[in-house]
Amino acid sequence: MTKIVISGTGVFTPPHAISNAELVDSFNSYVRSHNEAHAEAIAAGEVEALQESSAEFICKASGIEARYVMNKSGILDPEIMAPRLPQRANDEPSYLAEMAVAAAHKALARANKTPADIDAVIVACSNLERPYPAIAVEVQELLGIEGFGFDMNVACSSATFGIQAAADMVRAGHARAILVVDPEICTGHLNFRDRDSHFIFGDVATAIIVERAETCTAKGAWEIISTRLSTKFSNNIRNNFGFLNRAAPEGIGAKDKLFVQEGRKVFREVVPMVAQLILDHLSAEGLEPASLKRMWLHQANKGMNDFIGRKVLGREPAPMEQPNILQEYANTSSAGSIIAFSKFSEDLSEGDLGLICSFGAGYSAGNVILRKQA
Ligand code: CO8
Repeated sequence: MTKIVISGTGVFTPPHAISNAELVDSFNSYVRSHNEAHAEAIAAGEVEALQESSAEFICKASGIEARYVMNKSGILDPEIMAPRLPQRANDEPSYLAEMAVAAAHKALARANKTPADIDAVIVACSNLERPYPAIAVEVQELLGIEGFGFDMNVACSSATFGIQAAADMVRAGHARAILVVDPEICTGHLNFRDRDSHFIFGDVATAIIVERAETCTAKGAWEIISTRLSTKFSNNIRNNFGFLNRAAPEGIGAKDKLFVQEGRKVFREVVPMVAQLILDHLSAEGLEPASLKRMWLHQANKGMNDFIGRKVLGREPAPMEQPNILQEYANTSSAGSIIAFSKFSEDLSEGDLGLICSFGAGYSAGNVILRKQA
């Protein structure tokens, strides 16, 4: 069978960071002014008082300490509590395309490739800036790539689903090399007034190049040994924003048109599902969990990753066996496991095995088993 490799990766990190303390300060100002404004109704039991958030809780419950964002001032302004990104004119690059291109340049450089070597672009992410034209076709245009492009959304698992799609298409001969990009402006759909989730997400873009081993000239590429995807319907992570909202105007602006989740249920249900998916996949490939040198797991919650690591390895994983980046980036949806892979894979040696694993809304989960090349 034709050998397929990931020959380059790139990460675009937005210029602004927000610490937990800054985010909590803004949230708590909002809570205090809300409670003051509704003091009488709260005293009469007609309105429930809002509770303050805490930086200690956020760090303890999730492992998140900070996040990068495309716009800081709007998010931290207690009167706004949302990013402010003015609408771009049609002849300007869209935000997602611009971020994707920045990550793509880095991945192309690492892969020793130019746009002329790429035949397709897949934009795989959770929140697309518009329904059409596809962001991928715009990325193609901005980079000068011939061929074709399309967008796809499998929430936090978009990147691994995109990698499998790209690997299959390259193997089948539909493209020589494919650029898979995961631009995520998660803050656009995060409810910064919701205490349970206001701290969860950040913004970023990642890119990878998938090609045949025989065309790869980059040192230290990663052979894609095998991929496995799984989905199981759940309403526990949901967003009802969509094109039919205008057909039901009474719901426009309601909380369910932003990210909503039952965090506890997600934690409880997804951890065993993902651990089993990894164990079954390794077993089907005749691989022992102990043969994995590294796991680049989805970056939603440190406790979740610790659980999955323990279940897969049957012991306490060492921190570098499954590096986390969520303390710095928070949850960046589809991009999280790719940031971890991009930042923590160069030190491994030829022949080492690793696994990228994503999981999230859907539910959806995806594995990519990799072997380091010379
Ligand atoms: N500050 C202080 N206290 C708080 C806060 C806060 N901010 N929030 C909640 N509390 C309190 C609660 O009131 C509760 O108090 P009590 O015990 O008195 O009732 C206590 O803390 C515990 O609350 P929870 O049970 O809610 O807290 P958890 O320990 O479960 O932690 C987490 C919450 C961190 C959300 C955790 O459940 C978690 O991480 N779960 C997994 C979530 C997950 O993996 N989600 C994946 C979503 S990502 C995805 O699929 C992509 C979707 C598309 C992206 C869209 C971009 C916007």
